[in-house]
Amino acid sequence: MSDFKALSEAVIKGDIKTAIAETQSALDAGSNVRDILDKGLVTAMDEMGERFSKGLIFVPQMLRSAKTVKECMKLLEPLFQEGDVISKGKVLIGTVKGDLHDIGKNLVSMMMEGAGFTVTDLGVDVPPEKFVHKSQEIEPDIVAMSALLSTTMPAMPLTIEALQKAGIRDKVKVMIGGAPVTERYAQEIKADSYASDAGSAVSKAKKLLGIRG
Ligand code: B12
Repeated sequence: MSDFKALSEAVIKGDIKTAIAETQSALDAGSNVRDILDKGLVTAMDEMGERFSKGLIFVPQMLRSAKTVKECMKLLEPLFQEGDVISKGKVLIGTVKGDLHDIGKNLVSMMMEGAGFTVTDLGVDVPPEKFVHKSQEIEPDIVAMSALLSTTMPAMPLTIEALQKAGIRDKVKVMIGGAPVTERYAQEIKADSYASDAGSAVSKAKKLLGIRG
């Protein structure tokens, strides 16, 4: 079976057509959706991150690769939603204020939906007030925040503070994640949970709500 190298290469090059064709052929060959994601798409974005850090590529290339991943994810998305019909709980998710990265957040949303949660996605650059207002409206079980920049991480405690001020901090579980976020940071800002990837985000969400399996 494929090692997803051609898919990763296509994502790195930002070759949307080839990446979609590779995703489809991996699906047709019976590859596991998680493997396509982890070994094909996420690996490629990690490589882009390294190249970006070394100054080998610039923002336009990253954007192109990010768009490529998004297009491939459209093929994978329906397959994540064939799971349970009954909702396991409500999740309100967003990328925090000042931060425009959404691939990881979208993956977490997809996996959560696939696992049977009802997910409301606020998108990117979400200010604390928006998390609060939407929480008041839909009464989620979990408020999940994503941050990819060390400069936007402080928006997480600010959002927790805003939930507290609005008197709803005790009614929701707060879950955080994103590349620079750590377990320790989660403890520091008194979030209820942290997960390093979309798969463990699901198991931690279930644990938070006392759901088995
Ligand atoms: C793609 C990308 C972009 C794209 C984003 C497109 C998009 N629609 O998302 C664009 C080009 C817009 C971009 C812009 C910038 N970026 Co950028 N970007 C990246 C890159 C290469 C990949 C991120 C990604 O998608 N990874 C793949 C996903 C699947 O991984 P993930 O996001 O980590 O998510 C997983 C986990 O973290 C976790 N998770 C994520 N969210 C959540 C939430 C919850 C609740 C839970 C439980 C788990 C969880 O689960 C996810 C799935 O497993 C990273 C490098 C990297 N390797 O991280 C740099 C990176 C994040 N960017 C960086 C920088 C500096 C920038 C810019 C400031 C560059 C600039 N000078 O303009 C701007 C900032 C724009 C802004 N205001 O947000 C730095 C950040 C450094 C730092 N620590 O602060 C990085 C690390 C690159 C680098 N090595 O320097 N970027």
